[in-house]
Amino acid sequence: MPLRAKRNPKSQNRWNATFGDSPNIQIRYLSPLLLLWCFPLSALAEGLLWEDAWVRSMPPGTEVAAAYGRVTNQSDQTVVITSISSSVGEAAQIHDVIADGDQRRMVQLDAVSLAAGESTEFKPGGQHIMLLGVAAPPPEGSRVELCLLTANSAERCTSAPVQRQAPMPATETSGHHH
Ligand SMILES: [Cu+2]
Repeated sequence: MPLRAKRNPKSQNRWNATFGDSPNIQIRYLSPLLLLWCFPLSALAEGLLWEDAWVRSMPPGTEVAAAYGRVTNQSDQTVVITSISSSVGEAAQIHDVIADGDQRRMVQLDAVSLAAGESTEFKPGGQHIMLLGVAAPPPEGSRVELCLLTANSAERCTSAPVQRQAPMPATETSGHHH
């Protein structure tokens, strides 16, 4: 699994010893409070897999930030993502970009439904995650916690690096059209 290669081997060992192998949370970035809040739910994460999550670094004075990444439903049932939370900002929303005449504008989505085995990509120009009310922009090179909440109240979190450009994909997806 590509994510595993990115983990720090030490924290990986500790994670395995303590919690087993399933959640793709980087434990060293979580405050104890966040951990208490995240962990019991992530055990019921319904087989959602985060990959290549990242947050675009923002110029000073900007109060919104966009977050991206690919989420795959690895379970054998439909999973409905109903909300997103983040360690920065006052709120996080799922947005899409739609054509409105000659313009393109953002609309908020109430939910994203993933059939068994289906992936969705949050990416620039398409569906994305919007972090709102960001008082202190997270610096480039830092990490932001992003958590998906599903209709069954399961939660799946990831630690997303803050950077200017999209990371190199862990798996090749160009040329695929759905
Ligand atoms: Cu947006």
